[in-house]
Parts: sequence; C-alpha cells; structure tokens
Amino acid sequence: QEAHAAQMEQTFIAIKPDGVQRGLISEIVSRFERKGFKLVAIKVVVPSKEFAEKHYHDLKERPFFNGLCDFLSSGPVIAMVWEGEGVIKYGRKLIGATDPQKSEPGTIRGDLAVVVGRNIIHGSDGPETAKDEINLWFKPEDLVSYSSNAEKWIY
Ligand code: RTP
Repeated sequence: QEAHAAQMEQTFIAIKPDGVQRGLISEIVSRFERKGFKLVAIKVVVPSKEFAEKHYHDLKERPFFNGLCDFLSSGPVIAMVWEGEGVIKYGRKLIGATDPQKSEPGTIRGDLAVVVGRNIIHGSDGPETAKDEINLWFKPEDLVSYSSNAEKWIY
C-alpha cells in the first residue's frame, strides 16, 4: 500500500446544475465510488457568476463562455475531490466526451445527457488544472485524508 501512495492523485469533479436538478447526484457519485476511487471532499454550492468565470477562465474567448458561466452559476453545483491511481485521466473516461452526442454509451454523459450545453458534469483535464481547480473550489483543510478497508483489495 505504501508503494502506491506516491501514485495517488486527486481530481476536481463537479456535478453541474442540470445534473443536480435532474436528481443524478447519487448516480454520478456511485459510478466513481464503485470504480474504487475515494471521495475526499464534497460540498453543495451555488457559484457566483464571477466564480464561474474564474473556473472557466481558459474558455474566455469562446463564443459560449458567457452562457456557460450563466449556466454554472444558475443553481446548486456538487463540488468534489476524488482520489485514486490515475483518477484524473480515468475520471474523464468515466465522464465521456464533452458532447454527449459523441460520448460512448456506458459513460456518464453517454448514458445521461443529450446536448453539450447540458452535459451534467465537469472533470479536470490534467494534473495542472486539477491542482488549480481543487485550490479554487476548496481550502486545503476541506480535503480529508483517510484510509478505507477496501483499499487493500483495490490496490
Ligand atoms: P468540462 O471541462 O466541463 O469537463 O468539459 P470539457 O473539458 O470536456 O470541455 P471544454 O471544451 O473545456 O468545455 C467546457 C464546457 O463548456 C461547455 N461547452 N459548450 N456550446 C458549445 O459548443 C460548448 N462547448 C463546450 C460544455 O458544458 C463543456 O463541458
């Protein structure tokens, strides 16, 4: 288990307002949990427009930026940090392609969403953005460090 500690990584995952309003919180949490990833932070928050703009700052120049930020700040979001080996990349795999018309069945967006503007979930796209997004949404003390019994069977 110690050998694995170095390979553990964390990613930021958010259930967007459409996922929350549609009652998909437990469905989405369950997929990450059953895979074997570990939830180390979670909160319900209605982000301000300014906060949404910070979160999506990389997309400032895109035509959909304003609508996207309005949407993210339109209602409760479930902000989470998930931990595990390869969780950044594999989390994106569980989520599926950005456009739900192109996401494979079996993925969260493939199974549960239809259009790109309402694709129910966000996940960090790499180690740098994961770090930045976790820092934006959470204080360091919000992240809980614990070991679960299952871990010795997962790793
Ligand atoms: P996310 O960050 O939310 O996981 O999505 P992503 O990396 O797969 O996609 P990205 O290109 O970063 O876009 C972020 C979010 O912007 C919305 N979007 N709308 N109307 C459009 O054409 C359009 N394109 C992207 C989506 O909500 C996407 O998740």
